[in-house]
Amino acid sequence: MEEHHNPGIPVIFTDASKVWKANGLLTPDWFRENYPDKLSDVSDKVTGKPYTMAQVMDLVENSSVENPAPYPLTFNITHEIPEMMDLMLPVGLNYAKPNWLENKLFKRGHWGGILELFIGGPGGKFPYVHKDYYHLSAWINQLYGEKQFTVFPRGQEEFLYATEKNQWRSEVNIFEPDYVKHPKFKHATPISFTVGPGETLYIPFGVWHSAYSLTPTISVAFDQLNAKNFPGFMEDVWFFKNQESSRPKAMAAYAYALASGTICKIKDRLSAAK
Ligand SMILES: O=C(O)CCC(=O)C(=O)O
Ligand SMILES: [Fe+2]
Repeated sequence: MEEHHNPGIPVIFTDASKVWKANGLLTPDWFRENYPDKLSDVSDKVTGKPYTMAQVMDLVENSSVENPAPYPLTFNITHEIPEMMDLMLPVGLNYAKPNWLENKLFKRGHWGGILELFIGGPGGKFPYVHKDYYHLSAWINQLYGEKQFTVFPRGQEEFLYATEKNQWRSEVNIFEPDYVKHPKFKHATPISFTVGPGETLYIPFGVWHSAYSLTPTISVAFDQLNAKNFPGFMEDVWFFKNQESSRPKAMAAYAYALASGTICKIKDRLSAAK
């Protein structure tokens, strides 16, 4: 916590996911055999239809730097492939603790507890540098292939030109920066590294990051919320709920989240005292 979480320095756990049955099991062929017809959250731009799992695997295995498959191609495991959940227990790998998003209070509030499958191919770039919504910390389990991540140390907001509309997204194309448009980006000090099969990347909340698929890749990501990021989480609940609904609805959502967090905090204290 002192070396990584508090200062906002990501860390790679080299073997955290070995506790998951999914570790070493998931490959493009495994998905083709087991779940060929599951539908992705991403749709084919031409037909407007969601890609199937079998199509996604073909796309990423035929992807190249010159002609990359769309990235990311995602599936909501929790809702769309719940049969797979058994392969990923304990969800928190015995490291991501406590995680209030695993509490049913937050599941009901639709904020979390979701396992998301990310599939990519060579040349696939996450479309922008960003900070994760709701001040959540991210756990990215690389289960197949290699992905390059780029992160920015805290305190470099000024160099990253957050978009007007969305303060969590950067305008800068880090792969081909335009220094005329974004001159301060010269002062940014991106850190790039590769995460390989079996490795887990932890990104503390509020850290700017992006990803680039080097080979066909399969990863499973989940988020974490606890007392450490709860104040920022509440700020975002207020901000987003006011944006998407009426003031009374935003107040109700805020009160619900605050009460749920308070209950989780008390539970943490009680279990620490045991
Ligand atoms: O492509 C990845 O693995 C990174 C995904 C990510 O940062 C996100 O979904 O917030
Ligand atoms: Fe992210």
